[in-house]
Amino acid sequence: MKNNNLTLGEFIIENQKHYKYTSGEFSRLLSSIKLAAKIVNYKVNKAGLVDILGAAGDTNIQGEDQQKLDVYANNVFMQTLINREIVCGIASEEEDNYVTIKGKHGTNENKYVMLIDPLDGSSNIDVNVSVGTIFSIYRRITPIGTPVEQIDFLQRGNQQVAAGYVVYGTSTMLVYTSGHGVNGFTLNPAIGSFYLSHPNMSFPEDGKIYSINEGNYVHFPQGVKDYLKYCQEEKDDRPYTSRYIGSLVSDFHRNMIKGGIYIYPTSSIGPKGKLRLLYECNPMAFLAEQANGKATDGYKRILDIKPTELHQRVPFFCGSKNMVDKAGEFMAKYP
Ligand code: AHM
Ligand code: MG
Repeated sequence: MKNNNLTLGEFIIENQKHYKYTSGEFSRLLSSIKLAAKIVNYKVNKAGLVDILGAAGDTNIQGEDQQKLDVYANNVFMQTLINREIVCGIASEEEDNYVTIKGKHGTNENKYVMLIDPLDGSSNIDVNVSVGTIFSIYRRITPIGTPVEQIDFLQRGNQQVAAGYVVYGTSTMLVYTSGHGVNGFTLNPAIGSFYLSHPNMSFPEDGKIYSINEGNYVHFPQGVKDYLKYCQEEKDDRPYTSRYIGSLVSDFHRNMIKGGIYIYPTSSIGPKGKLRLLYECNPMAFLAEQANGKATDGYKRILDIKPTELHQRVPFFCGSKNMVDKAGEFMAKYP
C-alpha cells in the first residue's frame, strides 16, 4: 500500500508483521491509545471555551498543582485502557502508585504494562501553547496469570516495546515507535482519523537549536554553562538559535524536524533534574534513538539506567547526535 492516505489504523495492521507476538493485543493497545488521544484532543481544543482552566486544587506526587485538564486526560487514558482490559497495569505521572488491571476473567492474562504522562507541559494550557501526552509500553516480566508488580514498571528503557507522544498543537499529531523507526500521523479533525504524514522521522545529525530554561543558568552545573557559552560563541556555524517552549513534547518535536538539542540538567535548585525517567525521559529517549538521535543524562545513555522508583527524576540531554555528543564532552570535564 502506498503511504498516501494511509491511516494510523491501517498502518498498525500493516506493521503487525514486525511484532514477535501476533496475538493482536499490541495492535489493540495502540488503537486504544489512539482513541483516548482523540478524546483528549477534543477537550484540549475546547480549553479556551469552557470553564476548565486553572488548578483543580489537587497536588500531584511531585508537589505540583494539577490543572483540570491534567486530571481529565489522566482519567481518559486510564479509563480507556482499564475498560478495554488491554494492559495488565498502568503507571501514570499523575498517580502515586501503579494500577493493577486483572483483565477479562480476573485472570491477569494481559502481557503489557503502560506508563503515561497524560498531559505534559500542562502549565502551558492556560496560555494556549502546545501540550502533549507521552506513553511507554513494556512486556511484563512477572508471569502471566499473576497480578503485576512494581518490577514490571521498573524496567530499563531499553526494554520498551513501544513509545510515543501526542502533540496537541497547531495540528494534532501522534508520533510513535515500536522499534522499527519513528512515524508521525496527523489528525484530520473533520474526519477524526490520523493519517501518516511524517514517515520515517529522523533527527538531522547536526542541528542549530538549543532548548533549555536559561533562566536557571546560575544554578546549572559548570559543564552545562560551558556548553551554553559554546552554543552562543561566534564561530563556524555558531551562535546557535535558542528555542524553548517549556513543553517537552513540542520542543522535542521541533528539534527532531529541524535539528537541535533539548536539555533539562541538574541544578542547585533541582539536584536530580526535573523530568521523570519512566514517564518522560525513557519514552523520548527511545523515540530519539529510533529517529537517529541520542539521549543521555549528560554522561550515560538514558535507556540503560536501572530505575529504582516510579517517580524517579533524571537530568536529560536529548536530540541530534552530534549536539548531544558535544554537550557530553563539556560535561565530561566535570565528572
Ligand atoms: P510537567 O510534567 O509538570 O508538565 O513538567 C514537565 C515539563 C516539560 O514538558 C518541560 O520541558 C519542562 O517541564 C519545563 O520546565 P521549566 O518550566 O522548569 O523549564
Ligand atoms: Mg510531565
